[in-house]
Amino acid sequence: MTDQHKKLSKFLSLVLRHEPQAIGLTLDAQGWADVDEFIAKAGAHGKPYSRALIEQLVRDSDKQRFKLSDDGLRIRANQGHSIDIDLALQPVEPPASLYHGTATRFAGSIRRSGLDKRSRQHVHLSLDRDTAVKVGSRHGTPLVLHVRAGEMHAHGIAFYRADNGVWLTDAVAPQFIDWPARG
Ligand code: HQG
Repeated sequence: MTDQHKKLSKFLSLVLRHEPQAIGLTLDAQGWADVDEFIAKAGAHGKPYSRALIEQLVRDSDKQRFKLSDDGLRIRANQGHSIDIDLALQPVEPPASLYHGTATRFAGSIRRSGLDKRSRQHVHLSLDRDTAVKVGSRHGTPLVLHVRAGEMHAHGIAFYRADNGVWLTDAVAPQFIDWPARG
């Protein structure tokens, strides 16, 4: 991806997850935007998207951040929203183990109160440690926590899998978190 494409991917993410109003766009209740309307409104704000570029950004997103509707007319972010939308995901049974990537500076607070969703709509969990390291590195020195998801599910706590494979839940209480030997 070129630097310009990275910038336009980030801006698409910003609009679809956090600030549709930045370009005067309205998302529907499930977070979908009309692609042509997005292109027109982003263009009016100096951001040069085309339908072909959007299809390319959807296809090439390293984390598969976006999804086009089957008819190709609408687009939404697969996860990561801070605005109040309903992804309409069905609860599914998670694997026994999931991982959460965070930063060492949050350790004290997480030990006390567990993981909460902060500004987003869910706590985000990864299937593998490598992904969790990458997610945590965005915040500082990465710290990977093991989450006993199967046990949480057995306690009746709901899990969801976003279309890009990221696992989501509302909160993780401290008793379901295993800490690395040093961290
Ligand atoms: C931490 C990225 C203190 C939490 C990724 C995290 C992901 C606490 C930070 C997606 C806490 C929130 C989401 C507590 C949680 N005390 N800190 N009680 N509970 N935290 O960015 O999970 O590249 O909102 O550990 O791939 O880092 O943007 O969430 O460090 O899927 O597409 O508070 O965003 O995707 O940070 O990342 P975030 P996240 P993109």
